[in-house]
This record gives sequence, C-alpha cells and structure tokens, in this order.
Amino acid sequence: MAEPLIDPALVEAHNRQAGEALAQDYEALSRSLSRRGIDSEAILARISALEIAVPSWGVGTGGTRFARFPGPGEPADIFDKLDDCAVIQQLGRATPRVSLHFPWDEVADMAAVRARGEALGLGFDAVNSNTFQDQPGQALSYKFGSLSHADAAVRAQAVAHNIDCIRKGQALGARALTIWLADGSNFAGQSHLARAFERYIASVAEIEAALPDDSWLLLLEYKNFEPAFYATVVQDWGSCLLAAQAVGPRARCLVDLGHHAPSTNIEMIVARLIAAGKLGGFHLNDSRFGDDDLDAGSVDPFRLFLVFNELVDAEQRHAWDEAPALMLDQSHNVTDPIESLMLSADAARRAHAQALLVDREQLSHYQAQNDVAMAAETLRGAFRTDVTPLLAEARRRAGGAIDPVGAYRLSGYRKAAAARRPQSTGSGGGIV
Ligand code: RM4
Ligand code: MN
Ligand code: MN
Repeated sequence: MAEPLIDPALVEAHNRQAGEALAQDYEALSRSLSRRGIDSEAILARISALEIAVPSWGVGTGGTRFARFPGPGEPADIFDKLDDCAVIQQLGRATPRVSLHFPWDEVADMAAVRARGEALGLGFDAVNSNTFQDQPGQALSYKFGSLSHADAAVRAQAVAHNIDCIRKGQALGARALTIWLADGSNFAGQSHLARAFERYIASVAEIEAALPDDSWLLLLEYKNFEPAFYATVVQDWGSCLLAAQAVGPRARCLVDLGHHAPSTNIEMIVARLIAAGKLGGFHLNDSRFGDDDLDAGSVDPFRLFLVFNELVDAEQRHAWDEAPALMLDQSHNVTDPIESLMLSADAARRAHAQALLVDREQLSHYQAQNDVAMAAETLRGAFRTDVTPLLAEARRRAGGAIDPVGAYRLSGYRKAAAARRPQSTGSGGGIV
C-alpha cells in the first residue's frame, strides 16, 4: 500500500466539491460519443491504462544557458525527487514510474532508492546515462566527445559508465537504458563524420552486449543540434535508425519531440520507425524552436495528437511487438515542476483519447476515395472533441484528484517542502 504524501481526506473533499459537475459533464460526453458509435467506458479503460514516466531531473527547476531561477522547496536529492514524483502520481494517476539520470541521481545504496519508490507506490522506468558533462575526479574529459571520441580510452570510459547505469537500472527493476549522445563538432573538418559515427556504433554495440537479458532495451536518442552546432553524430532519425539496425534487435530509436527542426513532420518519422520495427519510445515535451523542453502539448497540441494518432493506428494494425515507452523530458524554468508534470501527463492522455476517437474505418474509406476534405475532417473532428471529463473521471476512479493542480495547491505541499528542504541557490546557467 503506497504511503500518501497528500492527505487523502483533502483529495476526497476536493473531489466532492467537483464531483457533481463532473458527473454531469461525463454523462453529456458519453451521450454525445454514443451518438458517434463510441463507448465512453471503453475509451476510459484505454486511457486509464496509458502510463507515462516522469523524469527525475524534471522535478527540479530547470534553467537556460544563461541563468536558472530556483523555486522554493526544490528537491535536494533523489529521495526528495521521489517524493515529488509520488505527489504527481497520487493526484494524477498517470505516472507510476520514474526515469533516473546518472550520475545526477547517484547514491551508494540503489536498493534504498528502490525501496523508497516502492513505499511511495512508484516503479522505475528507463535509466539515463550522462557523458555530456565531466564529473569531479573523472579521469578523462568529454570535451571532445564520449562514445564517438577519437581516443579509445575516452570511449572505453564512456562505455563503462553506460554499463554501470545498466547495473544500477537492474538494481532498480528498470528494463531500459536511454543514451543521448552530445558528441559532435563545431567546425567543418573538426571531426571525421563517417569515422565518428562508426565509433559510436561500435561503442553502443559494446553496451548492448552488456544488457542483462532480452527483456532489456537500449533506447537511442537523436537530436539535430546542441551542444554541437556544426554537426551532431546522431543528428536525425535516419542516423539513429542506421545505428539501431547495426547494433541489433534490442536497440531501438527514441523520439524526443523537441529534437527536430521546427516544422519537421514528426508523426511521419514515427510512422517510418514503426514500419522499421525500431520505435522504442518517446521523450514527450513541446517546442517552438529547438530543444525548448516546454510542457507537452503546450505549444502545438495538434502535433501531439497526430503523433498519438500514428500510435493508435499502429496498435490497431498490430504493427509492433512491444508498444513504445512514453516518458516526459521537460525543463520547467518558470512553473512549479510538479504542476507542469501533472499537466503534461494529462496532455499526453488527452492526445491519446482524441486519437482513440478517430473513426478509422471512415478515414480509410475517405482516403481510398481521395475525399481529402472529409479525410482531414475525420481527424480534426476527433481532435476537436473535448475529452476533459473522460480524463478527470479516469483519475477520480483511480483514486486521484478530479483537478490535480487545484488539489495540489490546496494541500500546501510546496510550502511544506520549502520549510524542510534547504533553499536551492544555483543561479548559474545549466541545461536542466
Ligand atoms: C538532452 C536529451 C536527454 C536528456 C538531457 C538532459 O537534450 O533530451 O534525453 O537526458 O537533455
Ligand atoms: Mn530527451
Ligand atoms: Mn532534449
């Protein structure tokens, strides 16, 4: 039985206030969906089953290259972070697992982290390695790269770190390692483009060989730019796919929504990776320019819907052996991270629910007839449906809050955290 950090009586009282209106709204939505031949209870069951992992690094206030403005009551270590993640799960009921990042979340006793997670009702999702920063006391620098570095000794150090992350993941009960590689070059000629990629693949193959068993996945991220500005070793889904194919069946591509140039058709990339059997997971967020790490669905909810539309379509076609993992990867610079993460998980479920409303038979028919207007309208009609009551009802039935942000504010959790946690000072720049 999970240990609740917010008083369940407070959540109950808050739900009682909103309960009558929700019952009416859910009833009205059910009726209108049933006129469209859709069973609201079936959709509710599906979205209740959609689980989104929360990033441990997302519960602290993020920053830009220029500054970080810490908020009150920020988590000081992984145990504080787990508490915040437990609040997100208690109220939102969509995020039962946490994704850890090493060495940021390093502690001597991983079993204690796992035990604390379990006491809070949390499990552990993919672990993340970090070879984009140097750590105090580190033997060799990553200034000029890590897994693709020209020097074999640096590559070996980076491979060893990734294998260590797998071992930590095993201790936590995780089943995947996510590798985001910052390697790249700032000047034409700085690095040999072909050889750097070959070295990356060879390093990843070594890491893959250290996976405990076939239930584990290696999730490879790509990103178009930053911190390298001339060329990035794994800059796009094409490079990522080549690498995943070269490394073998346990290596898959991870689509971080923010890692594309503006106006890239991400849903099409999703469709292609599914076709190749290589879509391993997502880092959900939103962006207008580059890796902005804004809250999922906050800039372009239609794009998020179109991504989920591909996922629902693929699932109905039985197009994969394993559904891709869903994780949030965001940087909360000006909001309370707990609120942003609850709202982002909600945005993902919303997009999923809307995608489930698409009449796929009708869509296929219009596509076959080249009835462009009606095909597009079929998608847009699903997107326009306000599924808010469905999302709230799913939370209520799961024991969460009808209005998670409202209940969270009422609880005074942040204020209490600020009273017992040391005020974070870091005002310098930083990526997260
Ligand atoms: C990167 C990438 C990784 C994340 C780091 C912090 O841009 O998205 O997933 O681990 O940021
Ligand atoms: Mn990411
Ligand atoms: Mn990123």
